[in-house]
Amino acid sequence: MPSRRKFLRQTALAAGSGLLAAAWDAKQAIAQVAQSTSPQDHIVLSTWDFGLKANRKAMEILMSGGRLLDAVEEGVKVVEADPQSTSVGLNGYPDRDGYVTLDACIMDEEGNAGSVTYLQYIEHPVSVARLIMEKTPHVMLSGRGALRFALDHGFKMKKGLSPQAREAWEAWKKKTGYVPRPVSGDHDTIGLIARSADGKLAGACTTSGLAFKMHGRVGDSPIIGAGLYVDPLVGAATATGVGEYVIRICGSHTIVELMRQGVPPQQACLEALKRIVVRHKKLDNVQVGFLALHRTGAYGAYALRPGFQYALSVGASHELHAAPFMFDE
Ligand code: SD4
Repeated sequence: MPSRRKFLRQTALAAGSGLLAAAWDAKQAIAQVAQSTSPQDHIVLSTWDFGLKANRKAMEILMSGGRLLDAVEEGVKVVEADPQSTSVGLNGYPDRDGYVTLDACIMDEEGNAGSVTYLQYIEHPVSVARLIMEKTPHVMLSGRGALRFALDHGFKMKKGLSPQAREAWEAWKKKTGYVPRPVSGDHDTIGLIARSADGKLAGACTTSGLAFKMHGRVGDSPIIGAGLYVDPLVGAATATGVGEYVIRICGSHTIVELMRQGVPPQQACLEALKRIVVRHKKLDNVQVGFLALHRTGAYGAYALRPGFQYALSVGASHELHAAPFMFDE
């Protein structure tokens, strides 16, 4: 019986398809990269101070020999489940109509992707995203269909809108006259990218989105290439901040492409931010922060404004850092 590899090669040749051959080559290249990287510490990089607890969980899994994909998923799940988090998971602030709608995505060591948008009542949207990646031929499910898929796969419905979130929403309605504002402040997404010591890459990103967003609004966080991107041959990037600005420049994909061309990770984050700056006449109050991780283990961060912190874990060390920024305030 022909081996799978031989079968793939024969299929590619028989079809005369450059595409099939390229897909096969890419798999080989990923395996070679993983093998050729010299062993060193695992690296986990994530957004904001709650990233520290996510990183710790991810690192615990990596250190005990677990799979990188499990590490990134379980890491961000810590923040999704945190009752104190008002910007990730079901305890997050609702949209302007009072609905908590969640966005999340995940990418694995081979660059496969899963994503869920506008998901209600499910505590761990990132796990739904993973299941979409692993169990369906699709990348992204949204809204009611995503919820049905989750329930069909054993997820349980849980109430959103915590008393704290309801209070903030009621106060916001009085203050703003019910107008959505695309400004920073009431939101922090967890984007987590990681490299295992054997040179593999994966990432996850999850959020309740901008507080008091328009009903139905989806941000950058679940958009593959905007809120998260992983190319196993190059590197990974993730974003936080006002998603509309990240989507317009395909932020995370842009950073990975820059790294592919040899731009160091921190410089790649800055170059992506410059694209945002030249595209927008007004950026008052808008915050965007990027993190990048090269497959060699080099990493970088940059934000439009002060205040963006990121958690860096290398082996057993966990630190919170302030990202460099473009504008003083
Ligand atoms: C969004 N990017 O929905 C998310 C929000 C966020 O830090 O990242 N806040 O636009």
